[in-house]
Amino acid sequence: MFWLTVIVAFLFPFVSFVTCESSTSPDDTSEAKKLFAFADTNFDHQLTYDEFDEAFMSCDINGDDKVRPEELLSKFLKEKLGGVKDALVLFYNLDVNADRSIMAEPDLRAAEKFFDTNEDKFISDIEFENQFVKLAGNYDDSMVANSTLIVDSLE
Ligand SMILES: [Ca+2]
Ligand SMILES: [Ca+2]
Ligand SMILES: [Ca+2]
Repeated sequence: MFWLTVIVAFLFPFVSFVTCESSTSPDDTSEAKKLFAFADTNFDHQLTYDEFDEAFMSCDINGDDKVRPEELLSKFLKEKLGGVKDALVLFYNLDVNADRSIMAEPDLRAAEKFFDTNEDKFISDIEFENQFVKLAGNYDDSMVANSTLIVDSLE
Protein backbone atom coordinates (compact mmCIF):
# COMPACT_ATOMS: atom_id res chain seq x y z
CA MET A 1 0.00 0.00 0.00
CA PHE A 2 2.84 2.37 0.77
CA TRP A 3 4.38 1.95 -2.69
CA LEU A 4 0.98 2.35 -4.27
CA THR A 5 0.70 5.67 -2.47
CA VAL A 6 4.17 6.66 -3.66
CA ILE A 7 3.41 5.70 -7.26
CA VAL A 8 0.11 7.54 -7.22
CA ALA A 9 1.83 10.57 -5.71
CA PHE A 10 4.41 10.60 -8.50
CA LEU A 11 2.04 9.91 -11.38
CA PHE A 12 -0.73 12.25 -10.36
CA PRO A 13 0.82 15.00 -8.28
CA PHE A 14 -1.98 17.46 -8.91
CA VAL A 15 -4.78 14.96 -8.48
CA SER A 16 -3.35 13.62 -5.25
CA PHE A 17 -2.66 17.13 -4.00
CA VAL A 18 -6.28 18.15 -4.54
CA THR A 19 -7.57 14.88 -3.06
CA CYS A 20 -5.32 15.27 -0.08
CA GLU A 21 -6.43 18.86 0.54
CA SER A 22 -10.10 17.97 0.39
CA SER A 23 -9.75 15.07 2.84
CA THR A 24 -7.37 16.71 5.30
CA SER A 25 -8.32 15.95 8.85
CA PRO A 26 -7.34 18.56 11.44
CA ASP A 27 -6.14 15.74 13.70
CA ASP A 28 -3.73 14.38 11.12
CA THR A 29 -2.41 17.86 10.38
CA SER A 30 -1.77 18.64 14.04
CA GLU A 31 -0.14 15.21 14.45
CA ALA A 32 2.12 16.04 11.47
CA LYS A 33 3.06 19.40 13.00
CA LYS A 34 3.97 17.73 16.28
CA LEU A 35 6.19 15.14 14.62
CA PHE A 36 7.84 17.71 12.39
CA ALA A 37 8.62 19.97 15.35
CA PHE A 38 10.15 17.00 17.18
CA ALA A 39 12.47 16.24 14.24
CA ASP A 40 13.29 19.85 13.25
CA THR A 41 15.94 20.37 15.89
CA ASN A 42 17.22 23.73 14.53
CA PHE A 43 13.71 25.13 13.90
CA ASP A 44 14.33 26.16 10.26
CA HIS A 45 11.14 24.47 8.98
CA GLN A 46 13.23 22.09 6.86
CA LEU A 47 14.41 18.60 7.66
CA THR A 48 17.64 17.36 6.19
CA TYR A 49 17.68 13.62 5.57
CA ASP A 50 20.07 13.40 8.54
CA GLU A 51 17.60 15.13 10.85
CA PHE A 52 14.86 12.86 9.56
CA ASP A 53 16.97 9.72 10.20
CA GLU A 54 18.11 10.93 13.61
CA ALA A 55 14.55 11.58 14.74
CA PHE A 56 13.64 7.99 13.90
CA MET A 57 16.79 6.45 15.21
CA SER A 58 16.37 8.30 18.52
CA CYS A 59 13.61 5.71 19.08
CA ASP A 60 16.14 2.86 18.89
CA ILE A 61 16.30 2.10 22.58
CA ASN A 62 18.48 -1.03 22.45
CA GLY A 63 20.92 0.36 19.85
CA ASP A 64 20.57 -2.41 17.24
CA ASP A 65 19.94 0.11 14.39
CA LYS A 66 16.40 -1.18 14.05
CA VAL A 67 13.31 0.55 15.35
CA ARG A 68 10.70 -1.97 16.42
CA PRO A 69 7.01 -1.05 16.75
CA GLU A 70 7.23 -1.13 20.54
CA GLU A 71 10.23 1.23 20.49
CA LEU A 72 8.41 3.76 18.30
CA LEU A 73 5.33 3.42 20.47
CA SER A 74 7.15 4.02 23.73
CA LYS A 75 8.85 7.11 22.22
CA PHE A 76 5.48 8.43 21.06
CA LEU A 77 3.99 8.01 24.51
CA LYS A 78 7.03 9.34 26.37
CA GLU A 79 7.45 12.46 24.20
CA LYS A 80 3.67 12.87 23.81
CA LEU A 81 4.01 12.68 20.01
CA GLY A 82 0.68 10.96 19.60
CA GLY A 83 -1.37 7.96 20.62
CA VAL A 84 -1.02 4.25 20.02
CA LYS A 85 -2.88 4.37 16.72
CA ASP A 86 -0.75 7.28 15.44
CA ALA A 87 2.46 5.39 16.20
CA LEU A 88 1.32 2.12 14.66
CA VAL A 89 -0.12 3.67 11.50
CA LEU A 90 3.14 5.52 10.95
CA PHE A 91 5.17 2.42 11.70
CA TYR A 92 3.36 0.04 9.36
CA ASN A 93 3.30 2.56 6.53
CA LEU A 94 7.02 3.24 6.81
CA ASP A 95 8.03 -0.41 7.15
CA VAL A 96 8.14 -0.85 3.37
CA ASN A 97 9.66 -4.34 3.43
CA ALA A 98 7.23 -5.47 6.15
CA ASP A 99 9.85 -7.02 8.43
CA ARG A 100 8.44 -5.27 11.52
CA SER A 101 11.48 -3.07 11.92
CA ILE A 102 12.40 0.33 10.52
CA MET A 103 15.97 0.55 9.32
CA ALA A 104 17.94 3.10 7.28
CA GLU A 105 17.80 0.68 4.32
CA PRO A 106 15.27 0.35 2.79
CA ASP A 107 12.64 1.94 5.03
CA LEU A 108 14.04 5.40 5.78
CA ARG A 109 15.46 5.81 2.25
CA ALA A 110 11.96 5.14 0.88
CA ALA A 111 10.42 7.50 3.43
CA GLU A 112 12.81 10.33 2.46
CA LYS A 113 11.78 9.94 -1.20
CA PHE A 114 8.14 9.89 -0.20
CA PHE A 115 8.26 13.04 1.94
CA ASP A 116 10.69 15.07 -0.21
CA THR A 117 8.28 15.56 -3.09
CA ASN A 118 10.38 18.18 -4.94
CA GLU A 119 13.54 16.10 -4.49
CA ASP A 120 15.68 18.98 -3.20
CA LYS A 121 17.05 16.81 -0.33
CA PHE A 122 15.11 18.80 2.24
CA ILE A 123 11.74 17.88 3.68
CA SER A 124 9.88 21.13 4.26
CA ASP A 125 7.12 21.46 6.85
CA ILE A 126 4.58 21.76 4.02
CA GLU A 127 5.88 18.64 2.24
CA PHE A 128 5.82 16.72 5.50
CA GLU A 129 2.28 17.74 6.40
CA ASN A 130 0.86 17.02 2.93
CA GLN A 131 2.49 13.60 2.73
CA PHE A 132 1.81 12.68 6.35
CA VAL A 133 -1.92 13.28 5.89
CA LYS A 134 -1.85 10.78 2.98
CA LEU A 135 -0.09 8.21 5.17
CA ALA A 136 -2.45 8.70 8.08
CA GLY A 137 -5.37 8.05 5.71
CA ASN A 138 -3.72 4.78 4.63
CA TYR A 139 -4.91 2.89 7.64
CA ASP A 140 -6.94 -0.16 8.41
CA ASP A 141 -7.97 -1.58 11.73
CA SER A 142 -5.88 -4.73 11.32
CA MET A 143 -2.76 -2.60 11.87
CA VAL A 144 -3.84 -1.94 15.42
CA ALA A 145 -5.63 -5.27 15.98
CA ASN A 146 -2.46 -7.17 15.06
CA SER A 147 -0.51 -5.13 17.54
CA THR A 148 -2.49 -5.78 20.70
CA LEU A 149 0.40 -7.85 22.06
CA ILE A 150 2.72 -4.90 21.72
CA VAL A 151 0.26 -2.56 23.32
CA ASP A 152 -0.43 -5.04 26.15
CA SER A 153 3.27 -5.42 26.82
CA LEU A 154 3.51 -1.69 27.59
CA GLU A 155 0.70 -1.70 30.11
CA1 LIG B 1 16.08 -1.10 18.32
CA1 LIG C 1 11.59 -2.66 7.54
CA1 LIG D 1 11.86 19.13 -0.47
